[in-house]
Amino acid sequence: MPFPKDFLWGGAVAGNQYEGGYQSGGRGLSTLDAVTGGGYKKPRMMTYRTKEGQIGESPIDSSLTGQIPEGAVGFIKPDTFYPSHMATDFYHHYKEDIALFSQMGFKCFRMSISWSRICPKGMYDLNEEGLEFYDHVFDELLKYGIEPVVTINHFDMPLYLADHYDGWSSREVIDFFVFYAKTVMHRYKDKVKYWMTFNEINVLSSWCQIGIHRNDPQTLYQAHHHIFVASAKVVELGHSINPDFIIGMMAAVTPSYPMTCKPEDVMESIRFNRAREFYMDVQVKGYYPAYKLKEFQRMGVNIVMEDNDLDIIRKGTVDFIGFSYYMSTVSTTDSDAEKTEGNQFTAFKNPYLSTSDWGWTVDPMGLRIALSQLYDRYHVPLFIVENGLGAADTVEDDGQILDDYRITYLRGHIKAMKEAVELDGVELMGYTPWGCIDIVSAGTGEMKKRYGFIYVERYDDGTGDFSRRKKKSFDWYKKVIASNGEELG
Ligand code: BGP
Repeated sequence: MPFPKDFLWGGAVAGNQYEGGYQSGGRGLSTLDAVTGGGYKKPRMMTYRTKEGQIGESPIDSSLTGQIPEGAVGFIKPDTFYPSHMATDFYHHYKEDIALFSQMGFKCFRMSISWSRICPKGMYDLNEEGLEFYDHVFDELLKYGIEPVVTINHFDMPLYLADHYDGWSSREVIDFFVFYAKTVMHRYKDKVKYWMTFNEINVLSSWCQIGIHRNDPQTLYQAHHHIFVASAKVVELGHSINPDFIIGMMAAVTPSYPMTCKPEDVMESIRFNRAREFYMDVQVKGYYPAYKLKEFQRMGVNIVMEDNDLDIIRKGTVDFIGFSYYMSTVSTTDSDAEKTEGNQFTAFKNPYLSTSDWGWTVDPMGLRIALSQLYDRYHVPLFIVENGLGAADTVEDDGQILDDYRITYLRGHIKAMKEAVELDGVELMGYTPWGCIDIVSAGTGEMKKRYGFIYVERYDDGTGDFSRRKKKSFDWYKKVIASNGEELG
């Protein structure tokens, strides 16, 4: 049996896409609350009010990149649909949902805490009701023997910090974040053992994710430096709060293959992969790698650091790498090569592989490749904390949802991960498929793009009563977990 007995099978979600209750229990607004729904090839809009009082909107692109004018503040327009406001209402359904997760046999559940539920302005303002909400959630999970796996920050920022501090471009935000993280780590120190600091740190770039109003390289990398320092401080602090904490980083992993064996294509794929590896080199190895420092020089980026920042980064390295894997891509210097959509970037089409209905390349073997490359390079345990197929589901007349396409996708990826463990010797902690219950899509803001084993009656026009129903994949995944990955159907 390739997987250890305590392998963490489960599922994953994020607060801003699942929780809802955006104004309940004393929660403050977050940037994502001012981002509308979109659609396939129809961008989500960030809505704002300028210094002069004009209301405007600005698109986020497929890479979730997008800015609003300098000095503008997030603004919620009346009569506009904002999917995160209710999302799929975990806030009021957590008991029902956790009972369903337990029926599937989940050993763990990956979720995020909403920063503005704990600190409504993101500063030193504590909201006890918000803390109690997560107490209830964690107690409910533990009642069923499900380990919470907590992302401290998943793509959202208290709106106040974006409006008043220009988000992570301000150094002060490090202290605010550390205060928030310290609060939750203390509060839940006997309930939560597995933590990740920032979701997909390597793609954070837009106003809605990190509160910045410009994303030129200088502003962006300065903000990322602040995020690195904050994360490293939190890792060190977490270990002092509870030495049993297991604290990881989290990155979006999309391995890129050279389109041909032409050395230029190979170099291009090295360049593409380094854009991601940079974040892992800093957070796992504890230093800024030479190739990035050279790139900074070429771009004229000058990171402002305090004296002991590099020391903090060196000391605050993580215990494991959590990562999302949905697809691979290819690199080429041929600008005419065919393009397709990707997880937060436009990708080149791989002629040997098919794509999902949303244009994402489907490549199970790419997961084995990613696991092997990561383990060989970093030698730390790995945790696949996101993987899955976004697809439009149909409810049949008799109420069934026959999502065989999802089963096929997941089966292929589980086989690949088994091979990585069995044949390549990769140390893998667990597997949490993305959106284990239907949630709002991050990239498109849609409900139509669904990932779950559990269907939620919620639609893009804002209708739906939030009732839950099992899809065919529910029982399939239950068997996978019960057999520890042996029975894949
Ligand atoms: C990852 C994010 C998730 C997420 C997932 C699927 O990049 O961490 O938040 O939603 O991608 O993307 P999408 O929702 O755009 O299909």
